[in-house]
Amino acid sequence: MGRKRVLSGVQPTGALHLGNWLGAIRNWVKLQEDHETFVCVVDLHAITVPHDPSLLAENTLKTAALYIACGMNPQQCSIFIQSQIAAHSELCWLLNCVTPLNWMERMIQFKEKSVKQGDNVSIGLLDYPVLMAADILLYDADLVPVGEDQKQHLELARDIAQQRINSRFGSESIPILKVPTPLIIKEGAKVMSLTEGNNKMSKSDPNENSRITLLDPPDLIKKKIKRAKTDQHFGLEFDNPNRPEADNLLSLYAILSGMGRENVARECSQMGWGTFKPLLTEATISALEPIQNKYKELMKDRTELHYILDNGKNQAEEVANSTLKRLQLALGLLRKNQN
Ligand code: AQP
Repeated sequence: MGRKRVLSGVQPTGALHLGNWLGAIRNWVKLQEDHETFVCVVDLHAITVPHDPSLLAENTLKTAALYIACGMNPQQCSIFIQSQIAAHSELCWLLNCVTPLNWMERMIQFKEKSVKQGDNVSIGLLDYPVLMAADILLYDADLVPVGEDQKQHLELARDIAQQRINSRFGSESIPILKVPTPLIIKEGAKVMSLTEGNNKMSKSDPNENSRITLLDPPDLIKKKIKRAKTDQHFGLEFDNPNRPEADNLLSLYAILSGMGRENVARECSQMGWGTFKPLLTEATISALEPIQNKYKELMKDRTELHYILDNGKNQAEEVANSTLKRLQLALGLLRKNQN
């Protein structure tokens, strides 16, 4: 039996942060060892909210460079840009035509993001989860490694594949689309904001102090952690629902220092914030240093980056076009050379 297939991606909506890395990219790096791995920069998703066209292409290239800087190896996986493969938009349209509108209106991310945009909210934002379903289903992905926040979208992709395509247009023995399984690794699955421990860390939070980006220089990391919200209690602990900031910062420390939760719980149980914050700062700077060095090196040679992305595109396009054709035929669209 062949290797299981993995598909995932991040939007080039701004500088990637610790949440994108620890919740998603870090897991891809391990998976590429023994899975057939496709990772894309989902630029079509990035335009579902107002964006600056003068920054999009540059942010797209930077995001791809960060994938590699974080450990994605172009020899072991396919890295590509979503908008360069037309099948993503085409499959999205086909899936739109079978997905009930009321499924979309239930999506939490749509509800949250649309509130911020009032009358300007686009159909694209409502349709975001169907495009995401198309991204995944095009590659017959077995596993989709994402953070906790994307779980609802993954369930939608499964429902579309199973209930709206396979059971209507396929047969039990020959499913048309593979039903994917979400892979949410608990450690790092939801990194919270530094300024409000109940909100997730996000690229679109207007407060830059709420997140540490993968390219923040040491001084800025120090400043952000110094300002991070804390509480009045002495002694730091995980899993206390009344202390979301303590849980978040300790979880970050456990991952970034490599010490793990048990050791950190022991080390920090009698610690005050004044002692803890410099330790977290040090661990964060050290963990990001190799990524930042590699990123700088990669961005010096854009020709090589474009070459990697072209290769990734060719590999991905072959798989994507074959799935698209399968669905076109199942839905009864006339294709060339068809009797
Ligand atoms: N805070 C987070 N903790 C853990 N995982 C996270 N991810 C995002 N934020 C966290 C994971 O990163 C992957 C890519 O996310 P995305 O950029 O495509 O979209 P998003 O989830 O909407 O991320 P942001 O940072 O909040 O972006 P904006 O602000 O532009 O919407 C996903 O696997 C996600 O789970």
